[in-house]
Amino acid sequence: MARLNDEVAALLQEYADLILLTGGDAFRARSYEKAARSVGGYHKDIGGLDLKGLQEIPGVGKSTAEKITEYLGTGRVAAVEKLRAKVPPGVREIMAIPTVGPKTAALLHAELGISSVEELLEAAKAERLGGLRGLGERTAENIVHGIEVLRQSGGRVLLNVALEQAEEIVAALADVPGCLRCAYAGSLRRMRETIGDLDVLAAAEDSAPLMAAVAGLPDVAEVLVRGATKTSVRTVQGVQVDLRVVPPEDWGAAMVYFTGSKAHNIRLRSRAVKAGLRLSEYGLFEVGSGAKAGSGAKVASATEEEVYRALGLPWIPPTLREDRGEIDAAPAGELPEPVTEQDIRGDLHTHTDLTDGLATLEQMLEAAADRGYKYCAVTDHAPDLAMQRMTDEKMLVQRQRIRELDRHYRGMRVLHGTELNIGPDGGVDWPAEFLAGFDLCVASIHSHFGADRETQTRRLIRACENPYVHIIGHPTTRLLGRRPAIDADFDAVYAACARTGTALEINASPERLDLGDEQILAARRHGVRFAVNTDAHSTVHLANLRYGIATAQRGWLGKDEVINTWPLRRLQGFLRGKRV
Ligand code: DGT
Ligand code: CA
Ligand code: CA
Ligand code: ZN
Repeated sequence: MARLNDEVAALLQEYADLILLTGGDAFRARSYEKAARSVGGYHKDIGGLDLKGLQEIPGVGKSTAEKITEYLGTGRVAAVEKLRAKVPPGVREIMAIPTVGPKTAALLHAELGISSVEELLEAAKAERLGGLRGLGERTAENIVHGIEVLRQSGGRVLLNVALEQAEEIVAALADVPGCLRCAYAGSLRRMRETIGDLDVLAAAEDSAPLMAAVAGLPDVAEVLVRGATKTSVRTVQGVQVDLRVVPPEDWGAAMVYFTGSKAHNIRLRSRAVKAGLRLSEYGLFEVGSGAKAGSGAKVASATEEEVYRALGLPWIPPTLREDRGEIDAAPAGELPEPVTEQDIRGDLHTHTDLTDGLATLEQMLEAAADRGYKYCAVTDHAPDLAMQRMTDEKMLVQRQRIRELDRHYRGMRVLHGTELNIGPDGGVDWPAEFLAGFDLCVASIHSHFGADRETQTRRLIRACENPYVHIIGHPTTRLLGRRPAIDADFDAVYAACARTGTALEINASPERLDLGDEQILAARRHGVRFAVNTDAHSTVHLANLRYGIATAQRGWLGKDEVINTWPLRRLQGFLRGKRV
């Protein structure tokens, strides 16, 4: 939906980066950066807006609006092209290294001619950075570490980026004459938090038109392999897409195989072997004996259900196909019934423009009501995050307004909350008297990420022990591909959550997905409750819920373990029922 908005947001962000890299005005760069965020989060599709409409977007002035119009009309912006010509693309990548800012990137380029991450790594290792004026002593060390963090993402892309591209590709291929079915498989169908490459399957009698179509898609930058059963391309966004075309009668077996995971497939295959069968991407077969080995009759292949059934299994949801015990649990009837988006009755972590959100309180509530929510908590940032400039008074004015607005939404209860900051010692922003006025408090770590394990563990446990803290927000604080999780004894934290009746958030932002699937699995063994929240900073972010739900499913969560699937009264009972 917001695809064009995202495209323009990326362009404006690039422009802001280029301004900084060319030594331009930092204030101007900041304003383009802000415009980028606004456009990305804007609730209307900017494709339909004229100059005047564009300027109604917060943070978009006349000259930004003109650049957007130029882009919409011609596909390029002269001012951006001009700066692109001055800065090799690799320099912008250098700027993306954690701990390296635009100033350093520009300096490295100007003084040492470094114009790629690779060259920078070489220079750092050859100790060529030391003598550079304006570079701190530990900089070289930090740069090497920053590159490692970046590399750990290993060229994988975030789930939302992959999903948006896959949905477009699947829609385009489904329209090709002769295409009987088309779907994405692989890690994307399992909704892993990051995606290595896209695996798209199509069913057709003749593969040629589909292979030609995928190679000709508008976003394709390069065709890597072109064959009768498989074509691989790379998109301009740098994502590899493998298209495989199978005969319609083998669709189910191919979907099972290419959805994976590999470990799940291996388990399935050994289950087949025990039953005297053989499973491959072409189907489930009887094993012929003697001379006819390998040429047995086909038992199942048309649908996934059929393949699983022939193996004595119910159909297993793709989010559970990770070889985490699902194949043993399924026949025993012990697979969880995974929580779904439809089960969610409300979001318990959202922001408005009172702090760093992009939408007004009214717009956020309108959008929440449109989603059919029965309740919604507004949780703007608390004062210890100094840049948000929160005050007691602003909070109380917002509460008053929320109490008024609540009456307008007959079907939806508006809860007044806040997102507290867990301080270095586990304290939070306000004293008990003030906290008592909120319907709900999320508490999150936003600083001192590098503290040692003991400190972090104590911090989180103290937050759980606060009688006014109901949910620990994005508990590990990781940013996928950018910032690792804090070091803490999370088992001790999960135990504290269970003991005190504090829920753990599954933050649905595709940049976080925090807790992640493995941590959810560990936490639920302690009997912890969870809240799947979007942490929306704009109305469009409310739809990120799907990523949080998929992550919850991958953590084997059923509806009952997630507090924001509960009816309002039960939720309120939980909020009142802290055991401290
Ligand atoms: P990714 O792309 O790294 O995010 O992860 P996947 O799971 O999409 O892996 P990918 O693209 O290499 O392969 C897609 C699916 O194909 C994988 O989930 C299972 C299946 N597959 C690939 N290689 C093998 C294999 O060697 N054995 C088996 N049993 N299945 C495989
Ligand atoms: Ca893949
Ligand atoms: Ca693949
Ligand atoms: Zn937040």
